Amino acid sequence: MPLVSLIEMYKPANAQKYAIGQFNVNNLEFVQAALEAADEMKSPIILAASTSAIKYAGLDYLVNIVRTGSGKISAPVALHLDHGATIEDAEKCINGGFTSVMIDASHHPFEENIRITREVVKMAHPKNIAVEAELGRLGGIEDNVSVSEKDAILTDPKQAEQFVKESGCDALAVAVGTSHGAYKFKGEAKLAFDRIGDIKKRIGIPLVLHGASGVGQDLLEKAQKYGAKLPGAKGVPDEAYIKAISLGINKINIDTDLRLAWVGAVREVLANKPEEFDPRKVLGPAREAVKKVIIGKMKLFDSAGKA
Ligand code: TD4
Ligand code: CA
Ligand code: ZN
Repeated sequence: MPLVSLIEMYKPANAQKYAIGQFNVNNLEFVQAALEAADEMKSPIILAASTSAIKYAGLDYLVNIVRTGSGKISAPVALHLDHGATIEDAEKCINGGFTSVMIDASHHPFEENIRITREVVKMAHPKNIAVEAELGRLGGIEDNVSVSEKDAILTDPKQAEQFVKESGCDALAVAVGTSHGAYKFKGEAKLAFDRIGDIKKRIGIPLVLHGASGVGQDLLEKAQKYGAKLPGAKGVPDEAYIKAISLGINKINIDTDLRLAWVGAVREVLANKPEEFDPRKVLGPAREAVKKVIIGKMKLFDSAGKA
């Protein structure tokens, strides 16, 4: 079916307390992997392009590949801008065929974040396009900007209430202890679950968990077996997703896990078949590995069977 507004997809997810996975894509194989997973799992899905994905692949290429794939399946597909940095980034996607945009002005002062988000809402809502905003600051690397642990700031529930009221955003990305990338926790994996519950009670709208990759042992072991160097990598445990969803998270962003699955599969082929030079033989198994990870997340997030 044609791309669906994330505003529509959020309604049953919020009412029935499940989360829709956001899977970041940069190329054809990732889009195919994700849409095959959605089709087989009968799950709604969000494909996301970051500003660097758009720079890499081209906005029109991405939109058209995603539209083509979405047209072949009956599960609802939304196309979302991940971490739009400026009003102009969001505007390009609003006019270019996306059905949801994130404006991440969380590094600006509070009032400025509200003002920028409100501007994007004004452009997006007449077209029924969803707007995700961010309050607080995640650690880790985002658009090549590295935020150190001490600069990460958890979302303040009271501020969140005012922010949503004044900005009119449809979903809020919260900083609750996760971070982008493969190195999320030095010691124990800790999420501020109370904060998720408190924020949800105050605002009611869908909450978004960024930096949510699991960085599972299986993915790490395979990549490392074939030469990847990822010492100390650590992610979000499966039980944490379930708890976070029960407290009000309705969208969970996964990028790193797909990259890890991809690199493990590519390395395996290259290591085991040094005579191979057909790109399809290298990328085909990687596409399958990415699809498998996505299927696992759809089950965990309880979005499987909801399409
Ligand atoms: O928003 N995201 C994905 C961020 C990807 C941005 O990277 P590029 O700028 O290099 O495209 C997430 O919250 C996913 O977090 P994860 O835990 O998968 O790293
Ligand atoms: Ca941010
Ligand atoms: Zn993110």
